[in-house]
Amino acid sequence: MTSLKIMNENYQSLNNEGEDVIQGLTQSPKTLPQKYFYDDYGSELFEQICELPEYYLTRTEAGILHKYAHEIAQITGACELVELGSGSSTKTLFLLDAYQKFASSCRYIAIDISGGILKSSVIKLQQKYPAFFIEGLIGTYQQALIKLESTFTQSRMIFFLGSSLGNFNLQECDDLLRQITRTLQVGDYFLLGIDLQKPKEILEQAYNDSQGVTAAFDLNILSHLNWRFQGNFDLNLFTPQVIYNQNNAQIETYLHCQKSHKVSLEALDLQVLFADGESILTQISRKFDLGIMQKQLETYGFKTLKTWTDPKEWFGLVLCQA
Ligand code: AVI
Repeated sequence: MTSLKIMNENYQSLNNEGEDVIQGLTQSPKTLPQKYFYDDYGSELFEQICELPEYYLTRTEAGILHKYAHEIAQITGACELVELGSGSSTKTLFLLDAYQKFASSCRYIAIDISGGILKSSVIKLQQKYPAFFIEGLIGTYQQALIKLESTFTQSRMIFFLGSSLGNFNLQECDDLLRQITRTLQVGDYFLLGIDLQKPKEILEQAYNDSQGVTAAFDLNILSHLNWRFQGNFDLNLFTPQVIYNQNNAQIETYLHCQKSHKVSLEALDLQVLFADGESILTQISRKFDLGIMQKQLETYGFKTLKTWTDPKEWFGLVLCQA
């Protein structure tokens, strides 16, 4: 049985959506919340990024899952599977295949902010796994996890793949990990995929591909703001730039303004002045150390059961228990 629930139908009024845009664009230096990358077009562009030769993350993590999904399923046994940021759920197939062997009927809950991609992947998955109960929750992680906090099951594994945790700053990361612990009971599982630290050149190439797909993705955040908040950002006046900040072990994505001008976002009653050369920080992508991450997870009450990496040790998976 398939089910799709929209958590954020009225989120503009319910959650003061747009407050974060006002806050980001009126501070110095200017920032934007990374979630605005993911309208339907942005999510499609991200799917294309995942296929790029330079963007090793998806391929490498998929390789690890391909090799070890059965071991993961063996350790946890049958459980409810909850995926944060499921996107097209491509890598999830390795896990669902593995869990199918353990449980004739399994429940998989996919959570994503982008309704278009979630709807199509839920339909495809239901066809591929007719005995599974597949549910899609369209909304932010916070909205979906609040819903799950009140629906405990016998055993649950939340998984957060693709190193999406790296897009959260320290405060957001802390908030999310706390919320995840509230959604799990003692003995439940958390599977986390993280991109590991590596030479600057490899990292910068991964976020600055030769075909310009990442640049289109970076600029799309402005198109999204234009349609969502009736804005008039001129995309031709901004140039994407990516740097690896070695001190903070994070990729930083900026949009540099080429000419001083004023932008308005009517729905937010906001007018913003941009100076020539001024930039907006649109995204960080933190790169992790597997050992430090395990210690960090311990502070949230998680015990690491096992970790896996690829032969080059570029990407890591941590399976831990609440
Ligand atoms: C979704 N997230 C893990 C991606 C990353 O690698 O930080 C987002 C991305 N932005 C540009 N390329 C990929």
